[in-house]
Amino acid sequence: MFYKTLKETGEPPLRQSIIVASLFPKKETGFFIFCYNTSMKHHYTNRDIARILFEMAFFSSMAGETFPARAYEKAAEGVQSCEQRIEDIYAVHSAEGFNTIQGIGKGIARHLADLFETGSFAEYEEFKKQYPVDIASFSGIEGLGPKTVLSLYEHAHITSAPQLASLLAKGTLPPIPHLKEKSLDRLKKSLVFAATHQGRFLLSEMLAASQILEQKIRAIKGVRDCITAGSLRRRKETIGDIDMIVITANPGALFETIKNFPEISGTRKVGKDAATFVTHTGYDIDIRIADAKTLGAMLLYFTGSKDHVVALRTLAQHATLTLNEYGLFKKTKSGVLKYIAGATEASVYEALELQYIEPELREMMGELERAHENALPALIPYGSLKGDFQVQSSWTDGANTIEELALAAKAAKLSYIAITDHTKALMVTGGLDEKGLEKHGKEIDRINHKVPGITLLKGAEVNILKDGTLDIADSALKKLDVVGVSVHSYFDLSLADQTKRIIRAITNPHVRILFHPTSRRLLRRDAIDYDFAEVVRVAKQHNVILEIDAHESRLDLNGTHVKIAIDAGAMLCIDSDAHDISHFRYLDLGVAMARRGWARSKDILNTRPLSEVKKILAKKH
Ligand code: DGT
Ligand code: CA
Ligand code: CA
Ligand code: ZN
Repeated sequence: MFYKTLKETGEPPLRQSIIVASLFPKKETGFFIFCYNTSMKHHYTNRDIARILFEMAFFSSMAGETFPARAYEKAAEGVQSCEQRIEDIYAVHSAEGFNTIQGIGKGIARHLADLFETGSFAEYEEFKKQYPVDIASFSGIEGLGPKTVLSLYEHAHITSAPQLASLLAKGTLPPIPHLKEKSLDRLKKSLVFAATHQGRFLLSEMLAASQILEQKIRAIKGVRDCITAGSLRRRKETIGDIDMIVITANPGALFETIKNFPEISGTRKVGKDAATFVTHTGYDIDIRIADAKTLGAMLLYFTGSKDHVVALRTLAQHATLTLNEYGLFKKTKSGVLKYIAGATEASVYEALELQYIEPELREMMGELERAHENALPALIPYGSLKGDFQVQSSWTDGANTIEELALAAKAAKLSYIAITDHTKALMVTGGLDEKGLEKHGKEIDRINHKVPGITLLKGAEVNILKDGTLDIADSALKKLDVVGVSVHSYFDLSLADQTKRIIRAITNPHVRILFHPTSRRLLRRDAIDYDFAEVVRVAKQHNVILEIDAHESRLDLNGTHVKIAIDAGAMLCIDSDAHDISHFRYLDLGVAMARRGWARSKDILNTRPLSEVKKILAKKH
């Protein structure tokens, strides 16, 4: 009965059981199946746990144990996509609860239990002794996989990325077998890239963190509102720190409570109406206190971008006004500042004779001029995509079957998705050849019949080879509904060669979409170098669609590129690049990039119903 009542609250099952568990202490309810595990001595966020599991995967690979390595990697991915806190699961169900998490078997479940109870587990400690290397410093650096790290450790006693960077810079790295000069050059490049992006975090991770934080702050006594500002509100693809504005009657109590949150490791400064905290993960949380009268001005100031705010101040000065984080003011004859606006952002923009400017547009790409003419575009709304043109299944490197993906896409309110598994040149993924694609198509037909209410399109993510030809014959491409092409190799070609290569690929008459057009990986690898404007021109001419790949690690195209494409009249689409049923949630990150590039709904193909999409896809080059 209690369970039913709680079900009606709409809480997910785990939250329900925690609520139930806290309502009924174990000893008072003999029949009660949940028990709250109070012996847990160590606390870990899902992110911490995933990191440790990834380290285990890395160590296992170094030791040549490929099977366990893959198991740890799968477990880490399961933890990353788990919507509940692993710690809560453990608290309620002990280690048995872990069998609900994808990728976690009995062995790893036992390790995690040890972790919560003792702060580590035996295998982890043994590996750390065997390989005293700082895995975290290597992780995310392109070209520094387990084999290379092992080789560097065995032949040169390299134990961290900074140490390697310094030896490479000085030119004193002893010769390492398998590392030729070209690989060393590439390593140098990726180490420099990593150093310049240090201290920045993925938008997706920080959005999740800030949403949890917002909820926790709103629950503090006296708090009336809490809004995330800064680069997060502008949906920049990487984030330095979290900026928040809070309305509260009691800032002192607020700061004291936040200081004791488990994710906080320390404070940088705590003042009367502002404070900065440091988290265990390594980013800061900046908090400013506002009130009803200053909220708009404070939001405007704290949302940035800095250049946008500076330009607004200059505009205000030209109108003999003063803009600061407390409001827009006019100096009276007696020299006193008179408050004109500041309660809402819109009121400040209006007083400056500007249309309201959405946060995603505040990047000094011409938004002030257009706002003054009242001519800003109506941006594509979040949650407005009807389909997805890039989804990978377990036929290649995706985690789920085509049927599971179809059901998940339906649950995510999509009405069509293209299953675009990789093709043969991408060997690591077990890419499909022409025969494989034929069978793949038959399976898609089967699932289309089996799962009503969603349409699956036959597709492929076809590799662009070095010379711009494709790794699948035209006769096979012809049979697909959606052919996407992408660059997965030869990232370092000269600008001229790379441009020629991509243009050759997209002028193949069967190609419909250029997937993740710059092939960048956030915080890992830069965009490839080519004449983007020229590729956009050719794409438009041949009715080829440019993708905004919404995968949290890509966000490719970015806002600047989107704007160039739209200004040139090219058509875009937004795809999740899902490799897992939980990845359809990425789509709104792609919408964010589209909005940062001034896209309207009509610029994005998959805001349209399937009937229209089919007509556009059928257009010949
Ligand atoms: P991030 O954290 O590096 O991803 O980027 P933001 O834009 O969140 O930058 P952050 O956290 O340093 O500052 C948040 C906002 O506060 C920024 O967008 C504009 C405003 N702001 C910060 N410092 C200054 C400053 O020195 N002058 C002005 N006018 N505004 C500032
Ligand atoms: Ca920030
Ligand atoms: Ca900040
Ligand atoms: Zn790809």
